Amino acid sequence: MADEARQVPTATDTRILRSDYRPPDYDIDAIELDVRIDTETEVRARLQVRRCEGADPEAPLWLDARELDLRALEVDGEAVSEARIRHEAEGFYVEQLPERFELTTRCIIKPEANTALEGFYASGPMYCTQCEAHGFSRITPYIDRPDVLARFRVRLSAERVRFPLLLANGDCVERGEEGEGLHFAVWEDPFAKPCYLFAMVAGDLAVVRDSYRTSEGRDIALEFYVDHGNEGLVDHAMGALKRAMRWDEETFGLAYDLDTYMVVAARAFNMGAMENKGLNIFNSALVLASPETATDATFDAITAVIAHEYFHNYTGNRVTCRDWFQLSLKEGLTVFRDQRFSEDVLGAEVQRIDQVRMLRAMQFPEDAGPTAHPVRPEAYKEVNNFYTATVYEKGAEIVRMLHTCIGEEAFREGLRRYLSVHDGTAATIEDFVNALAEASGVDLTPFLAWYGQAGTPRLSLTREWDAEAGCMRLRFSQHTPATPGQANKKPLPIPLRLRLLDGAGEPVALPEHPARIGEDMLLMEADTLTLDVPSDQPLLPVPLLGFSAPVIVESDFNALELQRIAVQERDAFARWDALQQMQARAHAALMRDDGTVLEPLLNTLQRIAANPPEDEALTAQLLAAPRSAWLWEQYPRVDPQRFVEALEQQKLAIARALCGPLSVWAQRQPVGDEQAGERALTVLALDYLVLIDADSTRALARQRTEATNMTLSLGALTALSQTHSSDLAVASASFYERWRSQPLVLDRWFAVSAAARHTDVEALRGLLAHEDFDWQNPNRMRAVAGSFARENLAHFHTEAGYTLFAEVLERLDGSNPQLAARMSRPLLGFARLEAPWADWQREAAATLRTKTRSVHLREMLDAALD
Ligand code: B3K
Ligand code: ZN
Repeated sequence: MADEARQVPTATDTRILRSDYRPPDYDIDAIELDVRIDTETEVRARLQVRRCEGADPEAPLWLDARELDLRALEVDGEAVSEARIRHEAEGFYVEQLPERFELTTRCIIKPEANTALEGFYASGPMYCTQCEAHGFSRITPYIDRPDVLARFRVRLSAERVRFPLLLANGDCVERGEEGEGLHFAVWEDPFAKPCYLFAMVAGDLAVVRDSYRTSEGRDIALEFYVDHGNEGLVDHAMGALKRAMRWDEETFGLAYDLDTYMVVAARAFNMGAMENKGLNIFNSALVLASPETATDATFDAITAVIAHEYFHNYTGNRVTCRDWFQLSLKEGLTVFRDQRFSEDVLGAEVQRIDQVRMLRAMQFPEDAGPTAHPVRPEAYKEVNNFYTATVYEKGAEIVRMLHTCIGEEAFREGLRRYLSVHDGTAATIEDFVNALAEASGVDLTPFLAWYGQAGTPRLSLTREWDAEAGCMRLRFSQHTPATPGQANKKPLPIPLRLRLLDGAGEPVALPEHPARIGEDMLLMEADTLTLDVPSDQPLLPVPLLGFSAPVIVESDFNALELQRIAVQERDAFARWDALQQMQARAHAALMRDDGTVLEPLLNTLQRIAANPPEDEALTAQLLAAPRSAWLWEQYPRVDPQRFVEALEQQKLAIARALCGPLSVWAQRQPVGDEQAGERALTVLALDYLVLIDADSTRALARQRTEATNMTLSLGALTALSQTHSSDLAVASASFYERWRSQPLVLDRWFAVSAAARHTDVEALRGLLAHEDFDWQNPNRMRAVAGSFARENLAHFHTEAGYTLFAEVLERLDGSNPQLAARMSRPLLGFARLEAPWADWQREAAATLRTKTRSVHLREMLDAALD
């Protein structure tokens, strides 16, 4: 093969279908990598390849190779002639191959020129990898698919001064000097793995060490690698890791399987974190925290993500996915596991409400919009566009429903069975569901429909009280609206946790019924379900306790009934949900200019504030205003300006109604580690009170922005940012000065600034041109452009707002298409906007479409524009 760089054709918009899955023709038993790390990194690979049983002996070998400068290709030590190679856009075929052979390649890659942050790239002075989903083929030619599992041996060498640290998966089996200032390290991973779990890191980082003893008595070394100076910020993450390790042993009997568990914090990272075997790479925002620099919400996010990546070691790594359509097999299941963990360590009630709040704000809109797709999609062009709230969070809800139906014990047995039967292989969603079915003896096949059908089911409930017969009749019926490409929907199995309250608010037992699968649980399997309850008085049903299924309940409860649920019910989710319904009705009334309907809501909130639950975090959740993303979903079409005005009026009315208790909460300064609940309520109080145009509360908020505790300080700054108060400018400038050298805190400042009420399009341009803005850093990008589009509704929803956002995406698309596509969602909602916003936004999206270079962004825009 010629030594000069090879011109590869550009990527095409090929649609990949789930139904096209075929097992690979060749398998790789082992790979040895020799990586000479430098600005121009040389990658030599030696693959032991074997034709699979049953494959056509004439079958060529397909190797994925993306943007690689391939310098040599040999089979069994002989250069392969050009005649035997067929190049395509994202790889090449090699023809006329023996049954077993050794394939060697050599190529050159340039980490510092890699702005896509996939493959091997520079994050500040350090080099690191991101291989899921297809980054490995940007490092070396390979069969880059998750059902090819190989043993990896990796030799890394680099200049010792520049890269004193050389890490890869598994165990370090050798290290030493190479002369000329170079050193090397050899890493071996004893577990065969798909290449998306490969990782390597080269850099000059500090290490924080700890250890963990498994219940079998094995000592595991825990190592966190962070930038020098950040050693003091890993305590929380380290603690969370140890708790997660213990929890997985106690809950599922799963103990860690290598001697070392490493976590590297990277400043430039496209997502939250990555579960590479034994060597997690994390967005530094999800590792580094102290009460002075991070909010309580960040602490909880770190707990969840540290646990999530750790739990992947079994659900994802030991048993991986056959193909990327099965992504939810590892993601939905692992989110469910991290949710259960967070419920155990942080409190189940508050966690469950947060989970639902997030699902409704992110996943429901997705399921009702142009990019709606099943949890197991049927087709994709760019798989990175399918790491969505649907695959993750709705996927987790499906696993939760399975768990609900079979119970904790059978679920545990089923999961263990799934992991042992499929250990070391690539599995499918059916494999998982079958294992649960076998362990429980319950036929779970109907649940597979949840994986295949997009859209959020609507569950409507009607009631009839027959006094004469002494019978309360409840009728549930389900219906899922059409989604793109799926016009007709089937009924789905819906576990329905239900309570019936009598006039005194006391629960009444559910009657015997064929659909009853537990004391308070029904399983609805058809379009409708009717339940007759003998009773001498009308009963108030409280459906979907604990949010037992990811559906939208449509009911005809009157305001008084919602109030009863909000005040009397014991299920925290149901209380919160009743308040959400009241909030939505109040907002709808304000949209119609009808302020009178606010009374029941305000009255209910006052009753809760006067007699709050013990858990202050729960109180804060009950009293909080609804998330705008969810509220938005309540309307077929939205006038965004009116929407914002109505929400502002609503919040102001709540602030006035709750002024008394809010003022007490706002005065407090809870700074103890254990006082997160109090802080939540204090921040909520500030958030409401600053809306009342009183100098005293704004001065108090400004004072709190100086708090040493970040939850209080940032909470106060965020509150002020929603006002036109002159206190904001002063507080913001001083916050900036205090934190300008701390990138993660500065991200928060950028986010608050971009979402601030007064930040118009010109001001946003100012932030994009700020000396600390960085187009290459995803965290900074999300903080500015992402917050503007998602939070600053008043200014994003203008002609200039849409145009500017599209310009940002266009530029970002040229350097980091994955991020551009992920951030594009706010521009795809025009079908739900009223004129003229709909036309403005469609126009901005259509113009962007003509300039888009990547498949990633094109696939997103096409979904909305077609
Ligand atoms: N598996 C990774 C996500 C990879 C995203 C690739 N675009 C993190 C996680 O879900 O744990
Ligand atoms: Zn995951």
